[in-house]
Amino acid sequence: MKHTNSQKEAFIPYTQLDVAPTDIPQRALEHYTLMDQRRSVREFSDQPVPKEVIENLIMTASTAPSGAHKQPWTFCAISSAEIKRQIREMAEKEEYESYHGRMSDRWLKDLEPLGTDWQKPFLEIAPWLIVVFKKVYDLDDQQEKVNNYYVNESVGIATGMLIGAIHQAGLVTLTHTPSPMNFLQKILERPANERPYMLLPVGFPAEGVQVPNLTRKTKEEVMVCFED
Ligand code: IYR
Repeated sequence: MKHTNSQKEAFIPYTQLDVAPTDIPQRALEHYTLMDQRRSVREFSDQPVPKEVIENLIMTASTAPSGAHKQPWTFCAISSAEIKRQIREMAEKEEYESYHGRMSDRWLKDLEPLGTDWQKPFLEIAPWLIVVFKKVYDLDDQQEKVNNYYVNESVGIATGMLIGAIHQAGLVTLTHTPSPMNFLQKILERPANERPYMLLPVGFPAEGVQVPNLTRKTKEEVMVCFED
């Protein structure tokens, strides 16, 4: 694609990965195999994870594409025992209500195979919690509101990349969505334009942890192909 002179300075050459085309099938298969080993883990060890690791995981998430490159996200990384305690207390309060009346019988039945309940000890045991916030709008230098675009899509992609990076590093996580979760905005003192999107405990799995015996949909179930 050609760009006019006025735009030209804003463009730089793309540096393609140095991958031989003959290596691509193998690389695609290897990455699938790696990602297929990812599981949501709900019991954590308290073994520490260095802050630098968390920083690199978050910076990986922040490489995600976003609407108009607005990068409408903030990642709060929490290892403070007191803040984790407050988050657990509030999350369990909301989850208790959800599991005792707010969620439908059908929903509770769908969750049975996962073995979840209102208790969330991982919120205190995992060495780090990452709370992903979406920025529903931004503020300019004059504190005027400026638009962000495709915020849910952008933050969803970033969160997916975060989950992939956590797994690739050799750590585990799960996507926790206490509902409602505005208490996170309060505890973490985030500004009004930031809304909690998802909470991910990050760390090592508890020794001998088990996960539900799930299978994934087959290629035939998830892929529809149109080709000549
Ligand atoms: N937010 C609750 C309930 C929950 C809902 C779904 I959909 C899940 O896949 C898992 C749990 C919780 O975190 O327990």
